[in-house]
Amino acid sequence: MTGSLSIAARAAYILRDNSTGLITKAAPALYPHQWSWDAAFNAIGLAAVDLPRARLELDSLFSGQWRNGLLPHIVFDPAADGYWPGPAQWECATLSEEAPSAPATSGIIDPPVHAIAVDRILAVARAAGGPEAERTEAWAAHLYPKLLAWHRFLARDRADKQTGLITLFHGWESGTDNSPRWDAPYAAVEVGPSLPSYVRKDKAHVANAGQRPTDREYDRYLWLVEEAKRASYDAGLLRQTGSFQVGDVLFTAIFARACDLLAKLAVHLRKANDAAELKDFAAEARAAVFCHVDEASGLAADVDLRTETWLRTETIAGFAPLIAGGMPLELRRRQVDMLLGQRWAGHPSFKYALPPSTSPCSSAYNPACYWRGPVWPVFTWLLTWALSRSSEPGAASALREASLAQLADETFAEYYHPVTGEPLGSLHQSWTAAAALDWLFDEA
Ligand code: 2M8
Repeated sequence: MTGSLSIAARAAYILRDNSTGLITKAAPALYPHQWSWDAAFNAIGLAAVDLPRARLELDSLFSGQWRNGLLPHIVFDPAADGYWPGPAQWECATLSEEAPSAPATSGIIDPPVHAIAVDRILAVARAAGGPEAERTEAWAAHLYPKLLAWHRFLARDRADKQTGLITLFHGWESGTDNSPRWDAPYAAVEVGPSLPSYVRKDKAHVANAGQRPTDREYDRYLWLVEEAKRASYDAGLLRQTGSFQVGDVLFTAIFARACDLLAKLAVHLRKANDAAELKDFAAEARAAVFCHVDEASGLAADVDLRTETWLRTETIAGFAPLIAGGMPLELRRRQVDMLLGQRWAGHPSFKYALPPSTSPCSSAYNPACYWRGPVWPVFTWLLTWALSRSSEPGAASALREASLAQLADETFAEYYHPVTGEPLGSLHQSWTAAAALDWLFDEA
């Protein structure tokens, strides 16, 4: 088999192996449930090989949607064990009338990449034509009200009045859990004496515990779950009581781009009022991202909403404007040059010219630890997706080629050491396989 064919075949096998039939586990052992933004990326990868399975992935995820539109960050597989905290710790249906009684879910959110997935699945189906294209059109029309409810939830319950940024009450909601972007707000979180004792399960699934968050970080993660439970997962209450409240530029940028695409679907479905509402959401979110670009560094900065301070650590989230799209040419050129330059993907110590999760020039950089330095192929996919839609095809294809060269090791790791290229975290991570499949499908 040629290189690309072999990568594609192996990636497709991984997605099949990680499937329970209804959901794709985010990873075979470390994450044996369905994660929200993983499911959207996985559906994109699945579309290349199996459109019905791609549609089912999102249907399964949305079966966990709450009555108020909240799309939970985990939908639990009742048959799976080995992940902590599980449904018994979250107790969502007991604590909130908004939560479904089944399936069991978590009570926090993930970045809203779902409309991006639906747009991509529709594009793949339309290119294929025939009955699958018709089925996919009907499916998208059926899913549309659920997506709209999700976006309305974010605009209503999570957009911060002062900054316009989407508010997060837990670092897990950013998807970049222990990124140094959250070090300052986490330092202010005081873990209460009532934190129940617990045993971490994640460390048993990785070669080296140093690749995962520390115990001290985990205490804070679990404490924030306790706070959310005390507030019955209600955003209004959490704004009064939450000890972690940040405005996330990356989440907001993804929301802006996803609102554009959902507005496009609304137009297609002849829902003009919805389309206008979604375009407003997109414009407000995009403006909030651009307002938070630090002039000196050229990177976007998150905001600690409790102290009203900008968080300027050099992390990959600083490229949020590239994800949001529609930025002034000068800023776009500056961000692309920086992304490919020596502070990021072009750092001379790197094995592949790929952007790390934290700049190697930052004092917070740790190349082997989770979101504090390693390269995440799924994030590279998101950047290539955005760049190729923002008149930057050269940058997109350079990153895609470098990432595919890395993925030729066929471990499909969760993340990689930027200098040695060593695979880290979970192997056979679903969204890494999905990213490879979509890139190769695009080339075909
Ligand atoms: C990681 O997060 C989970 C908590 O949600 C964990 O460490 O247990 C993050 O990388 C997150 O972005 C991802 O969605 C999840 C599953 O891949 O794992």
